[in-house]
Amino acid sequence: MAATGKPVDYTVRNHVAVLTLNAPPVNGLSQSLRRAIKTALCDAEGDGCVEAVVLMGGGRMFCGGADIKEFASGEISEPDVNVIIRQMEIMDKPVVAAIHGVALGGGLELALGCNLRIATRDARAGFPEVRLGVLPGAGGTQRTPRLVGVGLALDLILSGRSIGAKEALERGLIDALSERDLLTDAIALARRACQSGDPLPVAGRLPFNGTSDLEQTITAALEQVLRRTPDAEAPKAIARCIAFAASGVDFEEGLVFEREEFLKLMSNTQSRALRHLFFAEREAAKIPNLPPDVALRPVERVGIIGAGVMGRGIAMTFLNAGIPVTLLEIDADALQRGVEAIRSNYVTRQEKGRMSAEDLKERMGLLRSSTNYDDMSDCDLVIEAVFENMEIKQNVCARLGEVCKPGAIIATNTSTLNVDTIANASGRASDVLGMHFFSPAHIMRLLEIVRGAETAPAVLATVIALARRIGKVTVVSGVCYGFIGNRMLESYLRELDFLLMEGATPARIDTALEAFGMAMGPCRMMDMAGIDVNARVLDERAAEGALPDDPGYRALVRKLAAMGRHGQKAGQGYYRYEGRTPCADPQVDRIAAELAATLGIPRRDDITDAEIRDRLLLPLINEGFRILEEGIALRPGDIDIVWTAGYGWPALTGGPMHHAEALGLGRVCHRLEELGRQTGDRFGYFAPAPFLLRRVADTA
Ligand code: T1G
Repeated sequence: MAATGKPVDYTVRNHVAVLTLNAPPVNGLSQSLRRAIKTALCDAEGDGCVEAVVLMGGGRMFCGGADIKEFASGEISEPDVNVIIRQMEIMDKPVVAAIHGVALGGGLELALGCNLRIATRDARAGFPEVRLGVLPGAGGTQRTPRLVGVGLALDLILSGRSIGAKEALERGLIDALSERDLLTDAIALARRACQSGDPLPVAGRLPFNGTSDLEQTITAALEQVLRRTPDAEAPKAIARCIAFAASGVDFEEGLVFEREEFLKLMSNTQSRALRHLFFAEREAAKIPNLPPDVALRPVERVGIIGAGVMGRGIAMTFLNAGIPVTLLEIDADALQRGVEAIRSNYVTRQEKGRMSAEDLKERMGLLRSSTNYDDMSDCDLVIEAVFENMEIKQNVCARLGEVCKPGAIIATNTSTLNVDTIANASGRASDVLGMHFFSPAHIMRLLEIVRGAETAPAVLATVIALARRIGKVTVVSGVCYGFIGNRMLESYLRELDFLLMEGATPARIDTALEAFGMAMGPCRMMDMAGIDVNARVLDERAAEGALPDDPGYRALVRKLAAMGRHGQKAGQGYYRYEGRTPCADPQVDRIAAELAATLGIPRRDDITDAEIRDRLLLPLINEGFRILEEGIALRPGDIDIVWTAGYGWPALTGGPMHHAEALGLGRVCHRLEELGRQTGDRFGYFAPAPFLLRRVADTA
């Protein structure tokens, strides 16, 4: 359909008015688009030659939902989507939604306001509102249970997941699949509806399709969602709306109730935080002074050096995206173990019904393995995932610099080491950058891309584009110790040892941080990641003179590592483990007390949860301001994406930098200074970063 530049194209074919939404890139239901749809519907209603209406999307999709940018105002301008839907429901001409791409949120609600829905086989539909901290506010909680039953309604609206057209047809969300041309099929469906003489189906007029144990069904569905985020407001509001619909009240009353719940959510801090992350994730892929038209390099085959846990996870990340992989390991036995581990992962998923036998076969068919570096010569990208040691990584990259074809990209998966040093060892630094995956690499969404001093624009742009292909959210970091995430992690962990030496216990600290919303407390996280790993990095940095020359700096983690308490893998770390279950271990408290005595650190019995959180979280935020000031991170939102997508920071607070703004930067500064005085700030890291101070001054 040739776009006329108007928000809605209006044409008539075979006495059917075809309304095509033209609001790229996602046909977001902005006020101008809503006005145009309303006008076009009036035109169709008044046009004597028009016997039916087809509503479809121009461009890539039917409709991506409401224009989220409009929520910031706290109001929804007229005409509201509800008004448009009501207009369609009372028309005496059939209205058919022709769906391709996606119908999401308000886009799906618009489609539910039509009498019939037809979709292409690859189309998807869903209600992602809960992921933005809101709920379907245009009748979705009221129509969906009536159309498909309360079970699927709860599933879709509480999870935010989308379903494919085939399942949507089976479950009654749509009425037909288009097997040929969507518009032709939609017009044919509309004409059949005209000629049938049957009453036009209207979802809003259907009786509520509940179950006998409705209250239990709703409660169980809500409890499942709240298990991960007990403080989330949107799921609770969604449950209230569906329960209200089920209570037998008039449909109109249900719409009013839903709208009130929606408006409350739209203005709350959780929705503002989640909407911030939605846009921050997209902004993070936009790199200033990176020409948008830079020619990308092809990536048809990926080489991975190292068949350990990280190498396997990275290999599966590409295999899962249908990209052929050559996995290299010098040691044949280690290589075999790596390949078998990948196969075993896929077999387990198949046994759990999460992967078909065909997918398993296809993915394993994409995997080659080798012990010979020469087999890297046909790879377009080679990622080294070898032991975290500078000399080893330099040797690997030097070898890759020799064997990789011209134009091939070389990436290091280092989590802290200097990417420029590694790049220079390759002899072709412009082809090199960091690709820091997070373990387990095939599950964690974050990919930290480290831009080296010499990294060519085309290399950076290629890897950013590739990240979307493999389902990763990317943040570009400059070169420094630990890049964005791990550098801030060091700031987060520093006070942990002191708090333990002052008398707090691992369980007390973990509970305090998990109450804030961290996916896992710092002690459990360290036990999972390996206390020895952290201690080794500390030793390497101390040897470089990069750490305070003070025996108290991270003294406890070094002591635990030296005692072999390496964490869960050793059966003991900050906790003692019974299998994977962490148990409080009085010996750790004794070790901490002895260290405190040796270091002259006074023991206390008045440590509060609030103090624990402030002493871990505020230095982390403070380091974020230093990272911004140094240009290591481009935007505060980038830091928020790193921490919510890679380190389990609660998305409901929007990430550390958004959270700091919500707390008030002046208050953050003041508290840092207080803590500095209280602890003596022996390493100077409570002093507010200059950039933070300037931000406070600017907003004073
Ligand atoms: N509102 C405003 N901007 C949006 C948008 C939206 N709903 N969706 C996408 N964008 C922007 C996005 O920021 C980016 O901008 C560009 O479009 C391309 O997006 C009333 C209340 C639809 C699956 O939650 O899931 O309806 O960076 O890169 O990968 O009851 O966008 O180019 O400047 O993501 O092809 C519910 C959110 C809203 C869907 C397309 N709807 N969007 O993915 O493109 S609330 C959603 C998406 C609601 C009703 C309720 C995806 C997509 P820029 P993109 P994509």
